[in-house]
Amino acid sequence: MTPLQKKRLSYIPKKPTILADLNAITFAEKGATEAIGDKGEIQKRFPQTYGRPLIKMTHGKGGASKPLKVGVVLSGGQAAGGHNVITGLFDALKKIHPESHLFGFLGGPSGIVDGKYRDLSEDELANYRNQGGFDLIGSGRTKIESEEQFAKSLEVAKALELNGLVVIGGDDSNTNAALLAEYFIDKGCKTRVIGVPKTIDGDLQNEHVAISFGFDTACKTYSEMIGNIARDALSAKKYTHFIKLMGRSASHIALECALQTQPNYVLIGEEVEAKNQTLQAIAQDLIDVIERRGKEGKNYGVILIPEGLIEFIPEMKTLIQELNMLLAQEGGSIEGLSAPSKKTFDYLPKEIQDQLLLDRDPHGNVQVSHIQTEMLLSHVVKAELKKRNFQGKFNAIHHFFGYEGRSCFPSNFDATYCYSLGIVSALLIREGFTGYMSCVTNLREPVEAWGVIGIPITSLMNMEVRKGKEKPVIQKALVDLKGQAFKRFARDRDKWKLQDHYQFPGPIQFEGDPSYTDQIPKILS
Ligand code: FBP
Repeated sequence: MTPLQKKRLSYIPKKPTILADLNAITFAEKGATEAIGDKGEIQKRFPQTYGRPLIKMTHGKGGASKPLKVGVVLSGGQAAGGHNVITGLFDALKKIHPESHLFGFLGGPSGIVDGKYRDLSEDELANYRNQGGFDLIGSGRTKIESEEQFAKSLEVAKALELNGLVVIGGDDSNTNAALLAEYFIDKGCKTRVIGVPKTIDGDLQNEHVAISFGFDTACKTYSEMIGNIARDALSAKKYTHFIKLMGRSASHIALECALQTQPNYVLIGEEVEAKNQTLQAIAQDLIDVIERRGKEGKNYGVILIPEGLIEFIPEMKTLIQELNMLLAQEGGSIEGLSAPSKKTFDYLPKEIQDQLLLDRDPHGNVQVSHIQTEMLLSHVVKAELKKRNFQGKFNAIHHFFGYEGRSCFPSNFDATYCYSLGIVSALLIREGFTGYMSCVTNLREPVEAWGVIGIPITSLMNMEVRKGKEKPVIQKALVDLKGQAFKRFARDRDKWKLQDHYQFPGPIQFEGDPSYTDQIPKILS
């Protein structure tokens, strides 16, 4: 282990005051809930768990202190802090009763279906406290959807006599948690299923979940790198850096990194959609900035591009939707494309065409992280600059910051937030709740003042088309163009275009002044 790894093992995350004594905690009901959309259909699909109340943790006498058997699974992409959810869960279960067991399902949801697990011990967990990655038990993207998969999961839950199952995942994985909860009740199985909001993308947020875990660490890591690139650009003055940032559909990561680093140009997918901007229109606006900078002798710059941008460009969105439908069909091909989509497809460089046809993820989504939007944009910009007889210099360098930010040491914020989420999950199971998402509130306040609630997962759902079929899903939260964070960005961004207002956040700090160790995401502040 490196010295920093060892040092982080001994970091003790603070706890909200409400979690100080686990025996003196209960949940109060806050009124029945309903789905955010397609209420009738969601109720029909979740007859047992639909409409359950929002619950708030309060002081009171908690459930009996008997041993609990709980399974935990990491689902989907890595996000810093996952190991701390597991250690928080483990510590809370052992506090509830020393003979409690935590089983880690291996390799993601397929571990539940196939009954592949490990009984986790304190000795094993001791090496993973406050560490990045998901390597303790691994993760995966299997979606539990067939009757056979549900039945096998049930058998495993019964064989292990699980009191609870904690699904640590994004919107699709939490939808899966709700489906399992419903199925288990239906089959008379006592296993309660709890979801935990994970994803660097930040698109699993709502009026209660301020942000999913992993977002803070990922954005701080990317912002460090963007700041470094900006300083390099400012020093060498010869490259225009096109930086694509991970984050799937929503542009939360791009917005947060923009606020942290103040680059010259930032695209926000949701704004592109609202303005109905075509690829050409986006390129023209960007070229204006490059030209004006060129006239001032600034033949360099830093441009941020959210990985989901491509899905917000109207003609590309239609093309992707058509491709998703066509490729979901048996032996599907691009032959069925409409005439306008065929035209869009033909206009794209061959590499981008190939990337659009790549395999879908198990949820039927196009894998936007595999599409080189940064190349596509610089390609179009270069061609247009030529047409405009641009006199300056344009040398594009491409970057994709994604995987670099998912498995690093969690920031103090993520380490602390995740540890609390783990404890809350244990308590929800002890108190008998199922189909709920663990939620820690008041994240803008000092940790001591954080609150705890449980959200019925069905209340976050609506119906959407996936793999060509109507499915109940948690609605993805996109950047709110009327929200404070976007407004701050929109107010300042013109200044950043010509003058250089780069900020250099530097690497994540774990010790020292709280002004740089404990900063929360700017989109929250
Ligand atoms: P989750 O939604 O599962 O948290 O994954 C997020 C993410 O990192 C996206 O930002 C990215 O598009 C995708 O995973 C990449 O997937 P993979 O890890 O399968 O390449």
